[in-house]
Amino acid sequence: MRARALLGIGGNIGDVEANMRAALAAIDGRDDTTVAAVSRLYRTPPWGVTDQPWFFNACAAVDTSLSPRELLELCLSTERALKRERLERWGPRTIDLDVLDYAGRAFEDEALTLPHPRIGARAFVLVPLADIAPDTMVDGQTVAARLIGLDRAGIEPASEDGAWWRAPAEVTATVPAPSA
Ligand code: A4P
Ligand code: MG
Repeated sequence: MRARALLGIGGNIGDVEANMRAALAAIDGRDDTTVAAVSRLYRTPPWGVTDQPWFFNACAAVDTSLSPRELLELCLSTERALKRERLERWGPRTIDLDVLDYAGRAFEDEALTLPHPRIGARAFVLVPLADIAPDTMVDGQTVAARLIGLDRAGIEPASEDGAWWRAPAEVTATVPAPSA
């Protein structure tokens, strides 16, 4: 049995788009988890601490046989793997991967809270989420309803569609064979 979960992904240091691609490819490459849909990529102004670079943000729907805790562990280990690699080779990079929702379940322990408790006021999460899962309930309202009246100033799509994370593979796959 697989469950549908929603992930939030973003960052603001280094080649964030490349890190986000690598994170989604790593998750999709696993036997236990498949990336089912990805939002457009967005440029978003920093929320909370505003004295920092702009972010890239996106959301993904995944189908997984992992438990909620195992999915969180996968997110955290993916973050660690990308951070460690960038730290060693090309200086500081960062990526954040949050479990926004897992099959609509409510859950709370010391490491994981579901649904993610801080998405209701965050347009940088709700705008991409509306691309792939507008009917998801957040604080008693759908994502689409929640977005009405929420300040989304500055949030702009940085890709045409949700294929951005697959771009390198598609480029490779569509290279024509040399004509004889
Ligand atoms: N944790 C508990 N529940 C969850 C969950 N559902 N998903 C625990 C993921 N993690 C969860 O997370 C720290 C711990 O939360 C994890 O180890 C896990 O056990 P964290 O993401 O490092 O940071 P935080 O303390 O949870 O802070 P917060 O408020 O979640 O920070 P965020 O969400 O990382 O926000 N502006 C824009 N435009 N775009 C952004 O992406 N992000 C942030 C950081 C601030 N401003 C931003 C953006
Ligand atoms: Mg996080």
